[in-house]
Amino acid sequence: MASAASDRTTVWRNARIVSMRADSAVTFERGAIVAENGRIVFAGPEADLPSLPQANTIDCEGRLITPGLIDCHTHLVHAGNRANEFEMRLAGATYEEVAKAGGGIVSSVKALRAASEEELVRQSLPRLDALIAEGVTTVEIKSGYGLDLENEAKSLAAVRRLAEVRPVTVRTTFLGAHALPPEANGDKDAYIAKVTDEMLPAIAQLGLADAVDGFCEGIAFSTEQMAHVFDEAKALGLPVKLHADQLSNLHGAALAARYGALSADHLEYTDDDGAIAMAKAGTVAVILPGAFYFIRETKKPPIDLFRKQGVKMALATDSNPGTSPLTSLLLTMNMGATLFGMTVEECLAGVTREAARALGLSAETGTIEAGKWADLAIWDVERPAELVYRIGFNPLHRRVWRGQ
Ligand code: DI6
Ligand code: FE
Repeated sequence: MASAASDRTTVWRNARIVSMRADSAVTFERGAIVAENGRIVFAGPEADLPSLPQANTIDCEGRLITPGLIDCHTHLVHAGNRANEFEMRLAGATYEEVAKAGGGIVSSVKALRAASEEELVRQSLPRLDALIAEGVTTVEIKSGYGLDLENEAKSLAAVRRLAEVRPVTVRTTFLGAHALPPEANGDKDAYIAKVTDEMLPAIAQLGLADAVDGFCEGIAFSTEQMAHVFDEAKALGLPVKLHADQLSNLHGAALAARYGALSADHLEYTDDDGAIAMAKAGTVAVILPGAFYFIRETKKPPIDLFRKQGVKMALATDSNPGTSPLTSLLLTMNMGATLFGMTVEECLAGVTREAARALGLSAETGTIEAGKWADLAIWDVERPAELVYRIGFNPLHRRVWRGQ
């Protein structure tokens, strides 16, 4: 680190630091972190802290510091809500039945197409603010409710705009292959051709997508159709990820792995072959307990299998109007533990280190170590387990994004 502290040097001292470093998940009981120009330059025991008389020093009074939280799978930018479908499901309809009856994703498509970019930003900000209030410093946001070039581009432009109006890192994902738009008249192959030949190249050209995703499911697209989308993404140099094996086993996890996907997400129905392929490819399993809970799914993702095969697991909200109207990563961690038996360590890694991996951001954030962005969450708790076990309580003391 630089010997003379600049006025942009900040020291957080007298803290319990849970660094989430993969090599040792190190905790410093009386630790300190030093940031310069938004990056961590020191994280370790306070006893090893060099004297930095010019630095802005903050006494954390023994509070716990974790990496800033990362929500690596959201559909946060959407218009309106689907509380009416929630009521239909309460009366007995399934998610698939609601979708087939013209509700579902397509009803959100209508609402999004009718909204301007400014309106989308306005409606999405309260959801982003709810995440930020719980210590989120990085969020991934997908398109997928536009389903034509103009409206997918509008959605992703709204996502980029959110990053300009809030201090948070935002990653955009193009999810053109989310559902079939009404004007496609049931022709999935023709729509996928439109995604690969027209929408995806234009979105890439505009620089609006950091990654490409799809919904591989009976009510959405087949593995063959998704393979076309992934071929085009690869040709454009964009990383891929996939909504896979959520409602049935179409072997989406294996497909994602074959394309070296950053992540495969949901995975309730993933089998041994899928998990083995993911482990080999280094594809992260993004576990989404909010959707499982909200649509009252009964088949749990094979957490034990992922552990056994060494598949890395992230946890995310899947924040969306249809299957997971959830804007709390703290509650998501509680669900990961309570519904799926994930450990406290797995839950916390799932919203920090492994979530960064699922976004291809491991070099920048997700752990507290020198060289990474100074993205921190400072909590009024003593032990990490307290972050996972409480329901509907937010113990965040302060959030730090890139040193600020
Ligand atoms: N899987 C989901 O759970 C969401 N999208 C997806 O591909 C549902 C999105 C919605 O119903 O609006
Ligand atoms: Fe999703």
